[in-house]
Amino acid sequence: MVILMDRLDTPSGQRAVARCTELGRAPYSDMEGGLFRPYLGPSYRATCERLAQWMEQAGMATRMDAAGNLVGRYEGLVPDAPAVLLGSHIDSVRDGGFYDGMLGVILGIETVAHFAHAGKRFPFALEVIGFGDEEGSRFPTGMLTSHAVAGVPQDPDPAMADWAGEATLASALAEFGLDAGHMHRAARRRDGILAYVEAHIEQGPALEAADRALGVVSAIAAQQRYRITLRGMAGHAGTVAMALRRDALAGAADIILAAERIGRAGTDGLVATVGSLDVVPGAANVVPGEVVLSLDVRAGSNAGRDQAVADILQAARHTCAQRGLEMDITLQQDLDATPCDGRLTELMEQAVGSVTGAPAPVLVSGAGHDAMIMAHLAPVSMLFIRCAGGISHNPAESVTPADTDAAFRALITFIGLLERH
Ligand code: HGY
Ligand code: MN
Ligand code: MN
Ligand code: MN
Repeated sequence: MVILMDRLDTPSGQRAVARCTELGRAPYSDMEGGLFRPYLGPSYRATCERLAQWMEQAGMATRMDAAGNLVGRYEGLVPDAPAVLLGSHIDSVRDGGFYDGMLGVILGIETVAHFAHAGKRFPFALEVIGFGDEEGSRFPTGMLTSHAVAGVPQDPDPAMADWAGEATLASALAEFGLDAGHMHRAARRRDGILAYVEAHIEQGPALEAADRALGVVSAIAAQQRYRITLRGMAGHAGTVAMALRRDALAGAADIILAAERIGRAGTDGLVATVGSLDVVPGAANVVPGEVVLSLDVRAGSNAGRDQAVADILQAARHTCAQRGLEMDITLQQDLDATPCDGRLTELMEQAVGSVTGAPAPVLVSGAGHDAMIMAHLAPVSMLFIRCAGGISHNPAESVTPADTDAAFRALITFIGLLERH
């Protein structure tokens, strides 16, 4: 236990796991029982305050940018030097795990703390960023705030209402003293960032199957997210004959099974998911008149994604024609397949190899990450950490302190390699 205590007093992977666990169990979680940390939600401020404390203990100056991201900066050998950015996202999915996103933010803080403890500075600054919104759990789009930092043309509509319809983006930002109109001003000078480095749990089974603690990401899969609204005719469950029904939920069922069939038949890492379904009016004795369903399609290539989307939407239109349903389709997220930077990936492979003593597995990420957006701004590199059973977006998500410490040492090694190359 003494060793553990010692490890918790100095920067380490063990301490990173302990800090993720502390935040995950914090009483301010927005959902009784499970963890839920939506962008600018009730627990967001307390989470940022705790992260900012750890950043300042690590020798960083901290600020919240115009998009609500938390940023810590550890100056280089000269003031205002361009920065190597380490980070990931603060927010979580509903009833998520403790480590998705947050582990990458805290490992960034631990990495800077290590160099600050050693009094080491570089020709570049080190910055740690906690993105406020990656999951899209509160407003109907994801990676909202890395778009703002990267200055990617996607000026969010301040009138955009959150999923629960309780707040607009403008009002949520105003609660933090931020101005939606300036959100795009969170964008950084293009010369401000040398590289963006994201450590993240793998959220898949590959590293565990290969019995490896760490992996290096070569590319991030293409994805699109849609909101599909089906309108039929609500009616009395006891009196409307089957042949006369325009049942929106039965139509949604056809679409869900079509997405699964097309996904199963695909190659190129194709996956298709209907994760949310809202039925109106949602009463047992009413034929559903309207359904809103999500559609999430991903593949290793843009072409693979686009073909699957076209096939699924064609099946949906056929169902609507057969069942007399109307359909509205809204594209909510559109992310192209993103390669990580070749030189940085090589350095990350070297770092992992020197820490683990074995060549690093290199893999494509099926999960989306803020690195996809930051790649518009700077070269990106991603480090994956094994998670038990590949489980994620689930309270059972877990990592080991040993694997996380290997990741911590790989990040330190990587920054050292960056200085020399
Ligand atoms: O959906 C994703 O890939 C990520 O977890 N936001
Ligand atoms: Mn996630
Ligand atoms: Mn994530
Ligand atoms: Mn975009």
